Amino acid sequence: MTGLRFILLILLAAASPLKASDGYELWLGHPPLSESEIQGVAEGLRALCAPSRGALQQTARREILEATERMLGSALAPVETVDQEGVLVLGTPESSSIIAGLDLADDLETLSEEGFLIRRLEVDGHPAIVIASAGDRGVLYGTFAFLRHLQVHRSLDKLDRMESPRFRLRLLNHWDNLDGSVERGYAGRSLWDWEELPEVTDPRLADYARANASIGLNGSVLNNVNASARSLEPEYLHKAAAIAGEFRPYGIPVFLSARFSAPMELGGLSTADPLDEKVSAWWKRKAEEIYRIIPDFGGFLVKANSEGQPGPLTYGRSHADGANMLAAAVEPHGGVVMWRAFVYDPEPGSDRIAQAYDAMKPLDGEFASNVLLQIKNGPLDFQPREPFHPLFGGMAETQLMPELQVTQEYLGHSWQLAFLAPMWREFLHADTHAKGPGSTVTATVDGSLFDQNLTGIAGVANTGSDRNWTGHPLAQANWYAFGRLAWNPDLTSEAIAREWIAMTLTRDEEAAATVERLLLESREAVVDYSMPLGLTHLMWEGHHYGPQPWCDHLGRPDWNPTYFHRADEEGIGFDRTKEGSNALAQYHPAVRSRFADPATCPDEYLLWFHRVPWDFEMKSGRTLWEELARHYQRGVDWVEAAREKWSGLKGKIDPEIHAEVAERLEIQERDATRWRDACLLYFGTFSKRPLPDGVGGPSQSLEEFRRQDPLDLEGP
Ligand code: GCW
Repeated sequence: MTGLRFILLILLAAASPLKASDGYELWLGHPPLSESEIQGVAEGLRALCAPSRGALQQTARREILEATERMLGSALAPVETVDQEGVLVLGTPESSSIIAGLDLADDLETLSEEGFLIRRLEVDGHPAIVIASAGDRGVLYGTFAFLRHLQVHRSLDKLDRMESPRFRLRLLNHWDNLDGSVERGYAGRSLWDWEELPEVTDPRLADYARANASIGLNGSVLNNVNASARSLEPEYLHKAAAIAGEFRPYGIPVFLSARFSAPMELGGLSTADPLDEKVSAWWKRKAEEIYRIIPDFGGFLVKANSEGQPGPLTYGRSHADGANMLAAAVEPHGGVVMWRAFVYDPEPGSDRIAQAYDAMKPLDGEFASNVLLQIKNGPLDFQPREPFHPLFGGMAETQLMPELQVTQEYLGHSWQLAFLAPMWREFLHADTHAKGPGSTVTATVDGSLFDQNLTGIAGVANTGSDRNWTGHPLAQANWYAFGRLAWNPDLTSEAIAREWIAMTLTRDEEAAATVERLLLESREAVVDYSMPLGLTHLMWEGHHYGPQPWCDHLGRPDWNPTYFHRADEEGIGFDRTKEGSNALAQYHPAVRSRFADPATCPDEYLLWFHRVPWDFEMKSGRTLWEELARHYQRGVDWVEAAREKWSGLKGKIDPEIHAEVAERLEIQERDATRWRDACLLYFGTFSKRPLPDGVGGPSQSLEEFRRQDPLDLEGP
């Protein structure tokens, strides 16, 4: 490196936290290391010996060259042989004769095709670093893991590792419509420009796929589960193929949501009955057509007989009949069907949260081997806190696939900060007791506890056309966290936050520690100021932003907040014990008995499972009313403190990002206060008890809160 270049680099490195960034680069900015860091790395990392064979390995090679150039000031020198110290050797035994010649066969055999090992080894007598896999994808994931290590640790220490992803399918689900809108999207329009496609492909498509690959994701469902049949028309298949072409170098196959009635809408059939031969033949032909146009198409995602969507029940057939018919159509091509379990009775009757279990549990063992039943983490609908869905651990003969929501439909959209890794970990590590203690949700779906050949996990994406991809700059961390947990659900929230911060936001240790605490605490704060102690579904109708606990006029009773909180002068909460709806019976006896007794039920689920009087004595010794009020206050206090901490980071974080987050935190404080005041005023009309000391008095009347749609207030 020339002296001048070196000085320039140091200047750049020093200035990097202050340069204005629009957030587009996500965690892949690869800012330059400091002089001493570069010196620490330089000897061990000089040259790259990587085959330029196959699209994925070519991508890996390019990623290494570009990222090392940015981080170290000069790209590694491409070499063909290892005749010096510090060569990074990349490849599979097929693509690299050097890797084939190393004694790695046993290790590679223990890894999946997507797994990799990174090891410091002597190669031809020289100390080298090896990234090896049995498959092309593994080389790519190993490459990104190596670059992550370099960015986070800024050294080559503790580099040795062997990893395979825990789930086979790690997908983003896009609820994107053909008109460019995104259902529950808060970051602009859809990333897919259906009008311009297939002729014009936005460079963002490749950048999106690259970001996904860098965190180990391996597929995208392009269109909304509330699907239009048109997505399956040839015209749209060619557009999807153009997207697939941009994603391919990053190993991201596309999937489509399929509308169950498509044979009628597109094929002119008079029925969509899955047992009708004409219908199954139509789907077979459709699958053949799709695979002709998109040879590596992943398969279908289906929302059937749910919220007005068509499905097999219309014809007196079961969910399994519907799923298996579609599965047979894609099976010859290696495709899968993800059948959603988000169903509830068209006519409300029994407890809303118990209906999916009642509908699906009897079908255990009936689904084809290329079907996954895709189940939301909780039994209701992506609320800020829910207990795990009792189908997990409850369907031992069925391949289950968790569905998480990365977009913050019920957690403040992109206006509010809520880092979701702690919420997802709470779910993934919840103990179902399905096969005794320690039967975590993860263990019930990753193939370790039950015989499950095909595994998967899905996240409803929070990406959109906003320049920074996710609206709220810190919501990028949720995209990142989903990918990392899909790869390894055992990663801690702390580790994930730390990685993301170091790669994206700041290297200042103090600042990083402050941001880490803010991220880690943020979701609990949202629970505190919106739906504490197991309260749920209190949000404003339609858009689901802000409080509307009084709402009781929606089309069906179980869409109303009043259905869920059941507050009156006696008390509050939903009794799901034997005396109530008995939904608790859906859990394993060990889980059930813990939740069934208010004395052992954790506070955070109390009002989810129990109806208790306002003076109910909580574990803290306080009454329920006091405890509830304190939670609301605690949530508001947290946001107030968060704003102060964030403002102390000025100068340590990119100014544009700093200002943008500061602005959103201001809105978050306003709206957290609104949640507290509106809910406490409303619940106070029943409890008729004063607010405890230290809980702020509302600035508006309940009437005013009822009149003003919280989403009409000024946004960022
Ligand atoms: O959470 C609800 C959302 C709907 C969504 C539905 C689902 C795609 O409010 O917008 O529809 O869940 O998951 O199917």
